[in-house]
Amino acid sequence: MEEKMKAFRELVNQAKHVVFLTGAGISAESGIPTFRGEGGLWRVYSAFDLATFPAFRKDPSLVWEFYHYRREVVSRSSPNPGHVALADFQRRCQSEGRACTIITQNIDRLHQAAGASDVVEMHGSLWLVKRAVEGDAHFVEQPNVVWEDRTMPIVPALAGKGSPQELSTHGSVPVAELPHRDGALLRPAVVWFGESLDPTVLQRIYEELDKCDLFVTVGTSGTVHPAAGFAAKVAERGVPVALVNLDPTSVDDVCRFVFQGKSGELLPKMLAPLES
Ligand code: BJW
Repeated sequence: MEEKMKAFRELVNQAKHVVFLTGAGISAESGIPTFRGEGGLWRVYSAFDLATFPAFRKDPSLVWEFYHYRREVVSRSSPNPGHVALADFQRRCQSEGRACTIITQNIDRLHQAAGASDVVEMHGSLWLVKRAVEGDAHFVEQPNVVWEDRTMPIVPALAGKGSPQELSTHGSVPVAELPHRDGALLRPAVVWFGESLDPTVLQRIYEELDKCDLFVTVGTSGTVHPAAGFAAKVAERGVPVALVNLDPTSVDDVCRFVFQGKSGELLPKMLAPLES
């Protein structure tokens, strides 16, 4: 076996507290487009154009169509061998009294679908909604303001909408027919650019970064903060950092192990028990 893989497997099997950070790349093999890769555009837009409150304020129908499309894609998707390897590894750690936390930037819940139990969702979830209030500082202080709604389509007016092939650059659903509760317009409970992350979530993440003895980043380009700074923060403590990604990233240079390739192919080998 390749020396690097052997050394990593020994390390991961001895580590007492492993933290994984995942991004869109881990779900690519489930058929979910990444943000900056091939297929990352929806119509003419990137997530940078649509994942902001100003974009929602300007054209709530267009942004709802984008999220409705993504809810449909995810609802047809299944976890791939990368998600399964992580969930199996987490279960094994738990049964051996070792800690293993998955921090994800993804909103697709495929880690949970693969059986992972301890998943920290940094950017919310496609399946959660909340009232659309500009500048709202998230849901911790008011736990009831975010709720799950898996109805497909979430409102009848979105049925058949959201096709990425359509040329329209404007939403076509009247605002009154978009998701509402008690007269208030709703939005997906995800974290858009310029919005703060849930402080409770951030606190948990920084505790994990301070405690882990191995950090593994998977399928993220390392361009969006605060996640983009985690690998360097952990490496500063002298803790080994490993990276699995299809393409080179901005954090490769702080990593002791760089595995270039598909996470669905690499993770099952990297995380298999030593005897296999
Ligand atoms: C494979 C593969 C395979 C493919 N196997 N690999 C410090 C400096 C500069 C700016 C900032 C800063 N701090 C904050 C900011 C502003 C901003 C920011 O980061 N801007 C950057 C663009 C510079 N950050 C924020 O606003 C954040 N809020 C915040 O920090 O609040 C405080 C604050 C605010 C304002 C100013 C300062 C402080 C919030 C960020 C929220 C990001 N939201 C999104 C949308 C979520 C909802 C949704 O999904 O719709 O999150 S944007 C999008 O990017 C999404 C993703 O989670 C996130 C990261 O993307 P990811 O996962 O890395 O995907 P890709 O596509 O970029 O990369 C995939 C990788 O996988 C590629 O490398 C492929 O090669 C690889 N791959 N197939 C393995 N099979």
